[in-house]
Amino acid sequence: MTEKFSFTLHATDGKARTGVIHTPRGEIRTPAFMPVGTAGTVKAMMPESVAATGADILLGNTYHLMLRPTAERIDRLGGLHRFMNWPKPILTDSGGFQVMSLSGLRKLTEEGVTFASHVDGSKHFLSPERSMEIQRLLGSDIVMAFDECPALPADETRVAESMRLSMRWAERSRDAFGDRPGHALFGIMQGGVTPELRAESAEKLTEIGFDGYAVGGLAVGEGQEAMFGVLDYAPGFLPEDRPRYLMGVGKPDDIVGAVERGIDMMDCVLPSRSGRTGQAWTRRGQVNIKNARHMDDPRPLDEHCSCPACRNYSRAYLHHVFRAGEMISGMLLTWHNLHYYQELMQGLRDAIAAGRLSAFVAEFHALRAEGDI
Ligand code: PRF
Ligand code: ZN
Repeated sequence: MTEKFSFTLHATDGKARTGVIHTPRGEIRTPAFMPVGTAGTVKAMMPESVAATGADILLGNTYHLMLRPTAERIDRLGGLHRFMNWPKPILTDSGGFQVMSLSGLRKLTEEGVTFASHVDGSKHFLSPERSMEIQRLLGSDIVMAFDECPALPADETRVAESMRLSMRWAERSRDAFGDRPGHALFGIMQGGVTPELRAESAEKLTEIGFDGYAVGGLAVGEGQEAMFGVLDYAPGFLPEDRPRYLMGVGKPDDIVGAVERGIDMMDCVLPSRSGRTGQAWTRRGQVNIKNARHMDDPRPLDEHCSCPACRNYSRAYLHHVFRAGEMISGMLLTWHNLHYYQELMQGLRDAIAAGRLSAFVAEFHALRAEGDI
């Protein structure tokens, strides 16, 4: 018998939830943070190091991998897990969002989107059917429906039309995905910051029926207050017994606020990308390692952190290697940032399980208010 994909809720605290997503490639503890491995690598990290930070699942991108090295090549080489040496679950985004933010010339029709590659300008086409095919060739465990996401602020008529197109594409994604035991298909809610549009989108997706539901179309320029405004009601439109995934979020305080509002999964390039630009995230907020104040500092980035960067190196060393442009700078800061994010998720999971989330959140904010000292 094929192992199935399922979600078990273990505890709730207010609207926050903790549980486990079971997949044939392993369990995903929720709330979960997924590091971004866009092009078949979490930049500057070996996969075993990513696993050592506590990550249960990675995100990969249809858009980047279809352009280079192509989904067909990855399939011939045994699939994405084997290709990149990551045996645990992988979720892949469907490509539409990245086409809109990264590609050159593009043309959107009911059928799909034609676009020019950001790599070499070559012409490509994505549709719900092609996106499902690519994500199948990659061997993705959690496949995302093909959608369109307008940048905010946007005209409400535009947001409504775009959402309805995404819902028609969601239905085509469902049909094209078919029945693949052990693999999951998630629908993506759109609708901007308008409650009626969010409700309409959720209703349509639930009617089609998915293994999980994403809240898309947020963190696209509306700001944290407006995002939390939507998260105050939108997760409640979705089935309680399925995972809820907030796409492309966020900073540590975005994550905490999203979890408090009932989100189970998130992904963001922030911990890995900012690691390569000298930004560290700690319990006391953001630390810019390029700052001259670290030059003679023998202390670790965070004396309470057990990551290799904090156990074995001083701020003075991290400052030096960043200034000198040494590769180990990005490696150590990325490791620290991913470790911090995963420790935050473990803290959230434990707090929800123990029914003490509000105390955990209060301490999270208090320590950040003190700042880096
Ligand atoms: N749709 C898809 N991917 C996404 C988003 C979306 O709305 C977002 C929005 N934050 C990030 N990544 N398919
Ligand atoms: Zn650390």
